[in-house]
Amino acid sequence: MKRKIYRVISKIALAIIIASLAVMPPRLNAGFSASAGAPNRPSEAPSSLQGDDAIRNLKERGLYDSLREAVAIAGFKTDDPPFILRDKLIADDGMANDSIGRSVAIYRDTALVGAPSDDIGANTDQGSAYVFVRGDGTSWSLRQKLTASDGAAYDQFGSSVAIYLDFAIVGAPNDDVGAKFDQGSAYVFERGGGSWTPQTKLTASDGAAGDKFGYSVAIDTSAYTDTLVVGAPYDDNSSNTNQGSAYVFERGGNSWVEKPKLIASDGAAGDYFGLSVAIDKYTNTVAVGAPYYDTDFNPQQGSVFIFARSGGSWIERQLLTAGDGANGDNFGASVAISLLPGINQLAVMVAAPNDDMRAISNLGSAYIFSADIVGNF
Ligand SMILES: [Ca+2]
Ligand SMILES: [Ca+2]
Ligand SMILES: [Ca+2]
Ligand SMILES: [Ca+2]
Repeated sequence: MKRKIYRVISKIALAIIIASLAVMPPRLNAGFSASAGAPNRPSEAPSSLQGDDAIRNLKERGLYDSLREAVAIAGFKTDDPPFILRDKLIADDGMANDSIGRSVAIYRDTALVGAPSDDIGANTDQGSAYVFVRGDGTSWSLRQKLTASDGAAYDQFGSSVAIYLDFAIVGAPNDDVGAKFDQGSAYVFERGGGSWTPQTKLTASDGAAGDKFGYSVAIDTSAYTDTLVVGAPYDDNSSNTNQGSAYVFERGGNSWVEKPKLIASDGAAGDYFGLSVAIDKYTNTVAVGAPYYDTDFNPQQGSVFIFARSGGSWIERQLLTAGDGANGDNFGASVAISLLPGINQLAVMVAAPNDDMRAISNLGSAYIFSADIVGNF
């Protein structure tokens, strides 16, 4: 809080300094040699121009827009309003054990709520995802219920959800693809005229039974195009059972193009790489959690792999682990990414839900890493 207030004060001070510089007589810096008339009185200089004269002066110096922006930012942060509970999203057709809310996502005025154990018709646990939209003010209402047109029992559609712009992604990790039991899939819906319609169904080109593709999903717009990431944590890498993988799809027009899949260079059987995924649009960075990754010292301590887009392909950039990690922490069970604009860094947040601390078993923790954003990173 103190730091924030300091930041706001700094910004206001900066704005005042800019304003002062803008209205100071140009010859002020010449000092005594310029004292042909009355002596300069710097303390009165800022108020020597007011109203339209001050605005005109700032505009002439190209400072008006930046000053106005600085004041707007400072004013917004000063409010520091609290979060207030506005609504509770429920489904009128919900039944026992639907698991409504197993996954959630929001983009602007549209919220997605996954219900992977929702029975659809006679299909037990086929799953669904509810779309809520914000009405007037701060209340939300159910707009639509998304299901898979080719859904079947136990698909668990809605295990994961993501939304960005006019695309909604819903993972169905237990969907059978052809004869491949629980290979998994992810459904893309596109919004048009206020309603969502199925756009395409994504599966892995090299998918196999039990991969659970769609266990996690993420979407964002990179500098290149809309980009989707889909985790397949039970994917086997040659002889490594359930090492896991993640698939990147980049949109080209109405289709999503599968890129070479992401596999951890240091992966091993049972890592479950892809149990969590996240993507950042500004830096073209993807984070993939492998919460059962064994470090050199601790089994199932967990890790997160960072990938960056480079020359049209996605390459592994870094392996993140917790310096104080221990056996079974499951670091990487969930991940999130965001820019830190104030210090020009990219932050990766990682959960370790089974971290033991202060002699408390599985207390859990969350770590934040950040990297300076330099060059084309
Ligand atoms: Ca059910
Ligand atoms: Ca299945
Ligand atoms: Ca497997
Ligand atoms: Ca533990």
